[in-house]
Amino acid sequence: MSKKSSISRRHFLTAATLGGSTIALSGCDAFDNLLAGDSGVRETIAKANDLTYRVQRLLFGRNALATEYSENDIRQPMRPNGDTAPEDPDYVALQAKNFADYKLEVTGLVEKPLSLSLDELRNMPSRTQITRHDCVEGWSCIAKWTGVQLSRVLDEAKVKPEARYVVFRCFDTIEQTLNGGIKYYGSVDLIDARHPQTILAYGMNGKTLPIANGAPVRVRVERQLGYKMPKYLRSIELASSLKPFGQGHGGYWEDNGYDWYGGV
Ligand SMILES: Nc1nc2c(c(=O)[nH]1)N[C@H]1C(S)=C(S)[C@@H](COP(=O)(O)O)O[C@H]1N2
Ligand SMILES: [Mo]
Repeated sequence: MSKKSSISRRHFLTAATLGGSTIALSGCDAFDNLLAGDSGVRETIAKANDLTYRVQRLLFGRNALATEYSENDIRQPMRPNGDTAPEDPDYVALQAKNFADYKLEVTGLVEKPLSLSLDELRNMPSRTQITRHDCVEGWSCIAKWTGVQLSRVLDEAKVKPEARYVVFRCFDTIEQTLNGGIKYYGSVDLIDARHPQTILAYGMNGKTLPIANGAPVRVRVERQLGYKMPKYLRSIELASSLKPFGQGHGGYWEDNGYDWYGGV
């Protein structure tokens, strides 16, 4: 019997009741009441976040797809948000040559580290999907994304068994600090990394991905919020823990209090 079917009915009902409100989990009073019997389950926000994650996994399965839309549903341009024109010298230099010298580095817990040019990425099998982007600030856009499935890149690099996370590093400095600045970064686990709709996108709405939306390559993780989809992707590192990166919470926004699992 699979692990999933051995979950008790009581637990399943708890999960099902919560399903509709997973986006509002943090700071939700109803959540405390529902879990009143499970003492110790929600001592901290971090644990609630962990529960959101497990509830979603339980309800929707590892590979449930985000809704895909039709061309007619693309009613507006994709609204750029966050960094929209990185001024970092490495990025500016690459941009000046239309990203001809761009290389995506794949490092860490892999048997075969990779350094992939844009042409190499474009020559891999592609996937196009029309999906809705939900920003935590409360707006959404539907756009068409084209890229290579991250799973294909991971297969090429041969992920080592001890790897648990994929960490994305970006070119842009999201926050200026006294000693330089903080580069945008983020992470997902290998379940989301291998999800069929998780792509490294180089095209948007039938054209080359614009600078404002993350050229030359940005991540799409369609079942999570916008901040989980790094733009201006510089490198991918396979890791067994998120502790060594940034302040240890798995991303720039996570280090500033956002949930690591930003499910929608
Ligand atoms: N490198 C980088 N990636 C990023 C951001 C950013 O500022 N820098 N902003 C995030 C947020 S909050 C959102 S909503 C989306 C915005 O993507 P868009 O500009 O294509 O709308 O990118 C995400 N990825
Ligand atoms: Mo966002």
